[in-house]
Amino acid sequence: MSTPWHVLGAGSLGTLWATRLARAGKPVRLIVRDPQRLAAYQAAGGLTLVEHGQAQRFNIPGETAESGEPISRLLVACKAYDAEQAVARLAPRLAPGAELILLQNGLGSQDAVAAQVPQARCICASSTEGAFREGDWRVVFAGHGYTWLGDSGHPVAPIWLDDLVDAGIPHEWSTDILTRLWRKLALNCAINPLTVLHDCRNGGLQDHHCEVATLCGELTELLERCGQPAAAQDLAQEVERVIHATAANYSSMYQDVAHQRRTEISYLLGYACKVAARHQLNLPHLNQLQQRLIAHLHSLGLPSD
Ligand code: NAD
Ligand code: KPL
Repeated sequence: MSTPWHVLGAGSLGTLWATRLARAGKPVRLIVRDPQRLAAYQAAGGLTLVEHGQAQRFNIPGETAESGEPISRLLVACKAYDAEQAVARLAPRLAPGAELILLQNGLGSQDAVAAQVPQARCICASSTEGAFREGDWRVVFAGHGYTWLGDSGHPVAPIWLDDLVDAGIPHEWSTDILTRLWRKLALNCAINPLTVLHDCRNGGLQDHHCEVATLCGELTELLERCGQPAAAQDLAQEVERVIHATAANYSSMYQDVAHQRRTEISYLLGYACKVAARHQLNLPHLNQLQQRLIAHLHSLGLPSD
């Protein structure tokens, strides 16, 4: 029997991974928050993935963090702000040599998780796949993309990448995962907060070219100061390209705010501003953007952390 995949978090990405792995015949266990959620999950009869308009249900065994089985491979699929606490609850169940795959966007949560489980190997992921919840336990595969995986402390690829091949999860092992995470963070900082503040789709930022370009200049400075010159290269051009290519889309932060959900601001713009301060780098526009966004979130009654 091959090593089971424990999937923590039955949200969009967790469901997208769990159902594709189960479809490929891999052993998968879903970890939900508490006994009430477990009962609801069991009553629903499994996780449903909607792909190309077709719905398919997978009766993946569910459990809570308190279940006794040791965990050797854990896919952490909750939001960045939940990851540290969620993993801390599972730490006693981790088997020697356990591996964690961290799907969180932004930066900061990965280090916080790794500090909770120093005995485990933490592999970071950066994904351009897109999925959203249509209802409880039901997820729509909305955007085909790619997932880069890597471990900045240990460049050797894990053997379970074969499971991802079998499951049809497009991926690549990356020896510069930090560069990828920083680059994505910079893109998200240049685009997402402005779409919220200007109440527009990504394409709407074409009318705010100067504001975007100024932010890109400061983000480039930050990346260079952090020892991430590759992530800084041609940032402004890529931001413009992404704005154009995703013009009709609403950014993930826009969608969170529109649905009155907590954003991952602390792991995106908040992280960028914190690191800039640590380097004593003065980035006035980035700081002002953070203040404007925090004020806006407060005005909507949403958390700003
Ligand atoms: P989500 O909110 O849809 O799912 C997170 C799930 O984790 C929720 O079901 C929540 O109840 C669960 N959870 C939280 N704490 C838990 C705990 N202690 N025990 C068990 N379950 C717990 O989030 P998502 O959209 O799947 O995003 C996950 C991460 O992936 C985020 O960092 C996001 O930025 C990133 N990401 C998402 C997408 C996407 O298309 N959804 C794409 C790329 C990256
Ligand atoms: O990743 C994104 C998001 O919306 O979170 C893009 C489309 C790149 C915009 O920043």
